Amino acid sequence: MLLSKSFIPILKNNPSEAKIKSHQLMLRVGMMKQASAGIYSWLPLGFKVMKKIEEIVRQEQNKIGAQEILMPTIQSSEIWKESGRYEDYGEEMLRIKDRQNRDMLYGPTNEEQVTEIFRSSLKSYKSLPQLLYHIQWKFRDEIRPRFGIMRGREFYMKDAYSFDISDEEAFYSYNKFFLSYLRTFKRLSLTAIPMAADTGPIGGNLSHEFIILAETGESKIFTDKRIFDLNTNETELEKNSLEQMRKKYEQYYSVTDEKFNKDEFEKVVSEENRLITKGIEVGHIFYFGDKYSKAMGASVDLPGGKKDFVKMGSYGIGVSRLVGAIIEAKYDDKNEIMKWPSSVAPYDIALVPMINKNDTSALDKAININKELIKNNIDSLIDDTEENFSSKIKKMNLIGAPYQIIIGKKSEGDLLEFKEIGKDTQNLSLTKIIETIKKQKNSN
Ligand code: 5CA
Repeated sequence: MLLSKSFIPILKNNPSEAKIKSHQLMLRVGMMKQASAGIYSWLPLGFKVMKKIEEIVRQEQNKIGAQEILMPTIQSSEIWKESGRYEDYGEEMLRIKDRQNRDMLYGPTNEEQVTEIFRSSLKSYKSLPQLLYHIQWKFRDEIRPRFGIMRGREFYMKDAYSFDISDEEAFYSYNKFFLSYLRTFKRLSLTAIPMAADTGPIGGNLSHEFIILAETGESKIFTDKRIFDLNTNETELEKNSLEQMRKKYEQYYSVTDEKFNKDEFEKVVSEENRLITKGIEVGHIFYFGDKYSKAMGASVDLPGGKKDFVKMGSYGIGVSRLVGAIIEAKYDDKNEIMKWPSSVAPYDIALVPMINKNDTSALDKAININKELIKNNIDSLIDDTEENFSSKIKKMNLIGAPYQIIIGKKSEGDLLEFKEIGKDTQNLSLTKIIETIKKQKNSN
């Protein structure tokens, strides 16, 4: 892609309304644009990143056997009246009337809608377990939308729902999602820590938030530092090993402020291991048993002829919020260098030819290099403008493709001036560069 033809409206300076670095960068490089309070249009650069995150989330849901569906954004109030949440949800719910004067709403979450789908379709324990998910826009009329897409009113969420025959089976489903979340965030190059959390308006009594550390995060957290050293290598979706995996995490004190108890914290965590800090909630999982299935009559026939309400859980990931969360984790705002993890980078590599009016040979060379890159499925952004070199590099550092090739005096013959963003330059052949990038991409 040529920079001159791309829709990447870059601002010279940080916009003053943005208080945290993700919001600053997203406006600065034109990843998104505010439409109204807490509501955004996604421009090409931001949209590319979000779509890549979405795809990783999807792949990891599929790996645990979850099946993708797509429920509507607009829901009928009837099902919410059945569950009892129509009134309870309060002002965060955007209520709409259609032309027949029916009460509709823009879905803030989908427990009711999915329970309705389940109860009208499946009747036997033989169909269980069922893990269903969708990736869809949500609307919550947040009282204080802020930090750009981090706390929006309209946001993009993956929400999954599990249906099981017993508590024991339901915990197994819960643990599958627990594992899939650890895997998902790792592929996004984030360290997300599961923390015991409150259930709020979703309900139930078992819940974990997945939180990444960030000074600008809105969640206050209290942890035993040792939880950060844990790693997950589980490959089998086997019941006992998944239970052991969750226990491994739960052995360390790690809670959000709603669950915090000072005496307990000081009793179970030695002073040198205590960490009190802030973080961003990128995912949240809940187990709430028959809260919705009982209220809405979602039951199945059991082996002995009896019926019982299905046991349910729900599992959310903030797909749009993750774009901001990755920036919070990876953007060096002092030096104005963004380095996207290669799994979600908007472009794999930036080509920066030094061009002046009388000599376009560097641009020709960039275009030839790009032909090779395309053959190898490597997506590049070429700065074909005549700006000076330092402002070109400044721009590419903000856009954040993880690699750059500078085509100038030093890129002569077969060796090209190549660098991984934020690191020193090297002289490498194009073959070697392609190999390096492919290797990195394949490891995602
Ligand atoms: N039904 C449950 C699980 S599917 C649910 O809605 N959980 S939630 O409320 O915790 O939301 C799931 C995730 O969506 C959160 O972890 C967060 O990452 C993201 N999220 C929630 N509210 C917002 C918001 N206002 N802006 C951006 N992302 C949000």
